[in-house]
Amino acid sequence: MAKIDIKVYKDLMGENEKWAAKTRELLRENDVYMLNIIGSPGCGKTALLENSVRRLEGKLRFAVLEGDVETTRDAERLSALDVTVYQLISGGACHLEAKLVHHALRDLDLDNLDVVIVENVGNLVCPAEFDIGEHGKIAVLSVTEGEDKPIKYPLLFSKAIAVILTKTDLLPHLNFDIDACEDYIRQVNAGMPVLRVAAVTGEGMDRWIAGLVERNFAKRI
Ligand SMILES: Nc1nc2c(ncn2[C@@H]2O[C@H](COP(=O)(O)OP(=O)(O)O)[C@@H](O)[C@H]2O)c(=O)[nH]1
Ligand SMILES: [Mg+2]
Repeated sequence: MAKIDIKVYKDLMGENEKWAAKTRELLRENDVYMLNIIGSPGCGKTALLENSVRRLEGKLRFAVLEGDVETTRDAERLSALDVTVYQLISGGACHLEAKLVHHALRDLDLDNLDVVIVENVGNLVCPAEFDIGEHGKIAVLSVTEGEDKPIKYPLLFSKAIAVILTKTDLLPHLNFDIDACEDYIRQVNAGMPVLRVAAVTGEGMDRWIAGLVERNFAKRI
């Protein structure tokens, strides 16, 4: 059969990547470190941030961008603790897009910030697929979700720079094998730092706070 030449037009850099690249540039210009926190609804993302606010006082100037499908409830929880927080409403989407995050960042006083933490829309799958220009994704998995989730939903666990296992205060009441969970995480990503945290008691918070301040979660404390 004769070879037919077909003209192909392809968007080499999709719209989302363009905005993510702009955000990376903006963060670089202002020397601001941005993290993208991703995990299922209810895994304890906002509780982790609530517990972090007081501990970071005087150590780090930071702001939070709260992503949700609807409502300003999480932003209200954090603003009650006196931290700069904006609510990003995805309007039905299961993830935040880079453009929305970029516009919110532009409204922040980046000159006077060290770190921006984005709490993505609660979902273990979609947000991992979307680059928002962050320096790193933090995967959050609670001990009530089952230890096999890292191998069932491997994308997030392969892309993240650290995993936080939350609600460890509940372990005595559960059939959750936390060592097996860490093994599953390392099957997906061998060198992954795993932090065990209970936001309600504060246990394990020090390593998370040190990681934020040093912009490095790999170090074992
Ligand atoms: N026992 C326990 N409950 C927690 C912990 N962190 C969060 N929770 C509870 O889990 C529920 C969901 O927490 P939230 O922070 O709203 O989760 P998000 O949807 O991931 O932001 C709330 O009822 C919290 O009180 C924890 O460390 N231990
Ligand atoms: Mg939340």
